[in-house]
Amino acid sequence: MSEEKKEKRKASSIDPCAVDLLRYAEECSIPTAFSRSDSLKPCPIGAEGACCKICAMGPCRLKSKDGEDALKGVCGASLATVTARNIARMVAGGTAAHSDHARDVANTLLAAAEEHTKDYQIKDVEKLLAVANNFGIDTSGRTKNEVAKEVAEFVLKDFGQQKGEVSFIRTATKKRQELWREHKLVPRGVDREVCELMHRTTMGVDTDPEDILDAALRTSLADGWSGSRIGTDFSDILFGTPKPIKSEDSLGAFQKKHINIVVHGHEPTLSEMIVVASEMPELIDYAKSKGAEGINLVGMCCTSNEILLRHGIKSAGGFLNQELGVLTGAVEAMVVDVQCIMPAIADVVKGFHTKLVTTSPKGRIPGAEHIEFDELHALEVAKKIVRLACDNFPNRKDTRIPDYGKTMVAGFSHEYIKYMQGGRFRGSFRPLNDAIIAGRIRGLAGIVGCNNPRVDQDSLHDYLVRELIANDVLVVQTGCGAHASAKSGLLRPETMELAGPGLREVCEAIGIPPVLHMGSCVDNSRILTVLTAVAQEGGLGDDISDIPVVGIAPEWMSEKALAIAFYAVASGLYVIFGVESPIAASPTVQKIMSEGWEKKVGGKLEFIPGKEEMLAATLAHIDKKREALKLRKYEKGKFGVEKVLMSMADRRKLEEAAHAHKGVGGV
Ligand code: MSK
Repeated sequence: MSEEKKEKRKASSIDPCAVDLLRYAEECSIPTAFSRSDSLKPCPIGAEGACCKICAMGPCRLKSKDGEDALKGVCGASLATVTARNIARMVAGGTAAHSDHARDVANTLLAAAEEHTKDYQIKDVEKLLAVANNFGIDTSGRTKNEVAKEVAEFVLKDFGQQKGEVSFIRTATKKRQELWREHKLVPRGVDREVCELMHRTTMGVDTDPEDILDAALRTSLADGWSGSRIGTDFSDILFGTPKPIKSEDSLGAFQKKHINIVVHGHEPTLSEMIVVASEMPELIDYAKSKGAEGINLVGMCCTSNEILLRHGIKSAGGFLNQELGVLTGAVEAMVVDVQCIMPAIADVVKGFHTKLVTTSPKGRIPGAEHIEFDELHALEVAKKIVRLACDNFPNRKDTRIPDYGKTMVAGFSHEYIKYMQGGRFRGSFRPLNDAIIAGRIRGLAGIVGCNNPRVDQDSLHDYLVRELIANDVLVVQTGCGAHASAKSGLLRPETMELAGPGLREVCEAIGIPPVLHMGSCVDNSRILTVLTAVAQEGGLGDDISDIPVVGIAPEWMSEKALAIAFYAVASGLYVIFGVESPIAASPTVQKIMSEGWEKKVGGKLEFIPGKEEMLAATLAHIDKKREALKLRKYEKGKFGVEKVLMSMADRRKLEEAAHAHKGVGGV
């Protein structure tokens, strides 16, 4: 973005609900992240990674017109060292966040398995057995709780392990595992890698930028192949593995005559219980006793994605909608757990009747009411929160609920993606691979990550999704990227009409939209699982780095997004980030993370602010990978020969026949 454009632009959104509420905020002079991002310019030195503030001799600001080596810190640290250290510390922060979330889910699974709580039970036994199988845990003749206890204890050691390898590494392709071992990139334990990276990057320890960045790759792998994977798999075991489900995503999800409760943040443990509590007849009666017609539970950010995918609970959108939700005047309680929660909500609620409720012992906000969650009394806590929201309903004043709603289909777990390509008995990734080989599908893209008020909300997500599907690229999404597409109506089967002819044919045959919502931020681990399965299916090389696929976070803002980028690169992906580059100050660091990493691990990370440039780089990379695999050159509307995809109707017939034969129930 040019300096001139930066000056002129005003933070806004392509979401009409957000625009309505931003207008209201402006009329009432209520500050939001949008207005603050206009008035608060980022520090140009810090933004580019050139500011070192890890000791009290500084901060040392190393940006100079005379080149990268013109200035050194008081201790002698080079700009490349400082830039590498800064981004590495962000990766440590992101890895810690995902992994600590996962630790809580793992402890909840253990508590359920040991029957210390009656509020949680194991819902997906099939998934439990599949995870147990990964680790060679004996399942025969044992109860589900016995197996779950051993699985939870086996995986919980990943956090504190001092030597060896974290558990899920063994589920990567053989080639990838060998590559990681060769470059000493296999994480030993989650806590150890995060702790070591913080030590390594403190004053006067590691000053070799490549070495620092290798350590950051290893730490990020503790996120992608341990922390996030535990978060996803254990949540599936406890709460059910997602399958397609219809819902809505819009700030119009609030209901005028109902008690509106927003659950916002990331963890599914409390929100699952609030789902249960909000459907209890005793609490619905309580809501009615306060003059409401019922209880309307709505999600936000990734807590939303967790309960959306498993229960179809409506969403009010992603990260940048949190203050706007309060501005509707219709929210009785904004219940938050951890991550991506703006402290600004505490100020916004002062002008409204909304109660801000913090629930995590790790995340308090001055001015909020704190009702602490613990998994042993989960339902009791959830009921208390729902009652608090009901009690607040009589305090409601004017409301302004936007009237734009968009339906969506979400819930494409990797298990379902396999199932949809052949059903319960014949599911595989063969049809997807064949469609890529034949050129019907040009390649794959994961468009993930946050919103950032430094760009118009959702604008880059929306542009890239529309352009890529028009170019026959199948898109998968998580996090706030998925919210962006849901709000634009792109997560519906009708979106097929916007897809290129090859992708459209595949989507019609299988019965899926060309944009698949795969879940929350920790569920980026599902994308790694899909890509590993694609590599193992055959015909597209033998590792993720061979597949024509790109990962993009066009509107990123969080440290967690960087941790995801690093583990995706270390797993072999080309990753593109938009907005600003936190390594712009150092050409040396940029070279290590692009050319250097491509040679070392087959993936690379680049920061590309322009949307057309992001699109061009994505398509060029997909075509480069196709060429390396000696696949037919992609030409829109011209395909090679491939096996005929089985339609949903044919699949159902086959399954009915199989069920009749075996006398078993359906999926
Ligand atoms: S919520 S990390 S803003 S995707 Fe997972 Fe959205 Fe980014 Fe938070």
